[in-house]
Amino acid sequence: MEIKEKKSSQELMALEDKYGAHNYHPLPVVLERGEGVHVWDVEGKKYYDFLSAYSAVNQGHCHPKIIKALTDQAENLTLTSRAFYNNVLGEYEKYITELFGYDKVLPMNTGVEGGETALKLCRKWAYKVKGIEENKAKILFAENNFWGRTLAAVSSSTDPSAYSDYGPYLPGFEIVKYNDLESLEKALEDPNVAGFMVEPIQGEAGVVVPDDNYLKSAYELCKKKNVLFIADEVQTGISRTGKLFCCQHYDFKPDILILGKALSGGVFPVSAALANDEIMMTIKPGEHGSTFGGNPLACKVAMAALKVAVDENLAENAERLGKIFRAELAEFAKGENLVTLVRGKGLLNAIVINDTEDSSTAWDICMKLRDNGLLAKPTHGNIIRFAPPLVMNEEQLRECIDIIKKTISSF
Ligand code: IF1
Repeated sequence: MEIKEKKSSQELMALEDKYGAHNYHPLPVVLERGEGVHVWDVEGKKYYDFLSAYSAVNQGHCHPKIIKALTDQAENLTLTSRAFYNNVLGEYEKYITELFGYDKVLPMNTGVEGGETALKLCRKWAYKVKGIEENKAKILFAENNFWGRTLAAVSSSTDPSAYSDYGPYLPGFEIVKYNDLESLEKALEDPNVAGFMVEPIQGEAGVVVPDDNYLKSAYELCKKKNVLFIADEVQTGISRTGKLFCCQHYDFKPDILILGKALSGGVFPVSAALANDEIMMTIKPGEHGSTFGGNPLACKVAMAALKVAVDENLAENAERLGKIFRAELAEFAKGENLVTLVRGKGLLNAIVINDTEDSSTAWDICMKLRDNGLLAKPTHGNIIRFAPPLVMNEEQLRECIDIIKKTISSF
């Protein structure tokens, strides 16, 4: 039997460079194993994962209960398509709609498909229920939004690196300022507006947390104008910000709730759009779907992932540890001119580095963090996002805080 030589990190990075599209610029570390809050590279070096695959691994890497759900179901039935029923989808739909408090769910796969589904529901509702003239529905988005990479998603983007050279763009989208009620109120004057899609915290923009009153006031402005409030909780959902979903901090329920990422604990692409019947029932059989949407494997994994989030009190843990994290780093920032700001909610946090957007300082800090056994990555230029798995305990968090402080102080 041929003993396959184990390839080094360098060799594996070279393979990707030669045979893979260059649509990413990863931090130079090659991971081969993950367990809980840790990952290991091919040379066996251990790291704390402080990115959690952009908040898809909230339950920790390879959570045994989620992996068991995956392997048990995988030995029975993985995919039937929606041409037929299966014995898992209905159970999952009941579980997730009761857990989040909506009449129905439309199951999809990636986060951006969840967003596309929400926008199609919004347009259908606009024409069938609100009575907007055909093809005249408008949907509002916040400046600096990020909800994926499809042509619709980049059509709503204000980030040139996301939309350049991908035109012509989907019409009917308008931009309002984030965290600015006046801007939203003005845009809502247009009777053809059908929806407002927004992240409760803007992830890619650099973990931008709006004022406490913004989201509920925005929701109320939308209700006054019979406009759907669509919450993109692909990144902020599933306990990440200290509640099961982020809008719960503000005591209102979005008309459409989009989930993804940690909905599967990072084990399988699972996303969902949740809504009540007035909206959900506007889509009739054959008017939307996906080959893998609602497959039995995804449903079993998602139920296990949600049960872990609830049973292990991940939201409460995120709330408690997040407060410690921000307090410790804010204290540290006072005596450190390299860090201008610490911000976030629950265990979705970021630090703003005191340097220009195009400086390499944030990247250099992340390279040093890697050497010191902690993986994180800059978002825009000078902002470093810190988002560990929500299963982290206080002792581990404090060890990571020390690594971050020591690393930044070494610059
Ligand atoms: C990449 C960013 C994060 C999201 C929100 C929908 C989606 C995402 C709020 C779409 C996806 C991912 C995409 C991934 C990196 C990561 C990311 F840096 F791109 F922006 F997290 F901030 N809504 N975010 O954050 O979900 O279709 O990817 O499953 O494209 O590089 P998806």
